[in-house]
Amino acid sequence: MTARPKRIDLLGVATASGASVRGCGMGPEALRVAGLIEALIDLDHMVGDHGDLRRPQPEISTNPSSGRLPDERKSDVLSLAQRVSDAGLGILDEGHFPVFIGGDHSIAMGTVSAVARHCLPVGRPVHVLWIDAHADYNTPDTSPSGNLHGMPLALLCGEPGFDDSFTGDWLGRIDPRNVCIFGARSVDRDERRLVHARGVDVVDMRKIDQLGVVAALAKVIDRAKAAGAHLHVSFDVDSLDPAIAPGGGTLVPGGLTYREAHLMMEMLHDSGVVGSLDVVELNPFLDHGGKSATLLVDLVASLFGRSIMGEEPGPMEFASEQ
Ligand code: HAR
Ligand code: MN
Ligand code: MN
Ligand code: MN
Repeated sequence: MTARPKRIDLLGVATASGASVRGCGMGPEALRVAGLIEALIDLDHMVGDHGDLRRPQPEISTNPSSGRLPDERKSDVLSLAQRVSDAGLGILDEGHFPVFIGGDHSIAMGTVSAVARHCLPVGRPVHVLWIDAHADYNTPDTSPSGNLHGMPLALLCGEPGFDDSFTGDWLGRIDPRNVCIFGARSVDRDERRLVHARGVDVVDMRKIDQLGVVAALAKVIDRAKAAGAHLHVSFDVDSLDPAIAPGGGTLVPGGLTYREAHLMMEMLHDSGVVGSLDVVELNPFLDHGGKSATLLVDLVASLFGRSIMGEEPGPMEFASEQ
């Protein structure tokens, strides 16, 4: 399928405030070093780089080695999410394709709400494809860790259990029946109950083993197409098998293989329904010599039209080469 050149806008969000393990705040820079922009330009797209959002310096310095207090981390997450949402909305309103680079997965409160603010007022449904080892559907009551990167989907789907301090543009924007969690293999007990109760589509690793990624993903694409939806893809590096992507803070064995992940990106490209992308949870400090960062760049390139054989030549082109 022809890759129409797009105007792609990168927005980095250099934060680990939603995670327990530090280091994924360096994710945006690592993806740039791994050649993200060059890979997209190579596919004839135009790329704008908005740089990175990060929390302002704290007025009182805390001892970084002891980690930040949970309340400080929460206010970082919420204030960054609002800035991400506003910046993302600006990019979408310009007609550009936003690629949000995390940062931990809590940034999706901002990214998905930007998409919802852009689409819902004009009657365009928003579907979310959450590619992740985890479901990220905990509430403060169900979370075993209290880490906010395990909660963004619950907030976006309007789950009760978040107090007023969580009020913002993200609350209850997404219909849980329009969410597919793909690649899951670590779901907490109460979280599992919620996901079932709300009708979230969960394509866990067992389903992928049994059906194959093609059949499993085709359903998601077909549904989005039939609804005339904007499909937002939120890609967590830990969806990949740790053997091919060691650069994450919460790795779980048994993830997507190299070819499964590529095939998914190639299918998503061909579908034409993807309108925005997150790439999150890359932890360059834990990565092995840029292995995960490089793989992520290749996956993003596949989503934007890179294919093994390139375009098939048209008949004239072919004839003139004889
Ligand atoms: N479910 C666990 C929790 O809520 C772990 C979630 C963390 N991980 C992520 N998000 N990387 O996908 O604490
Ligand atoms: Mn639009
Ligand atoms: Mn996640
Ligand atoms: Mn995850």
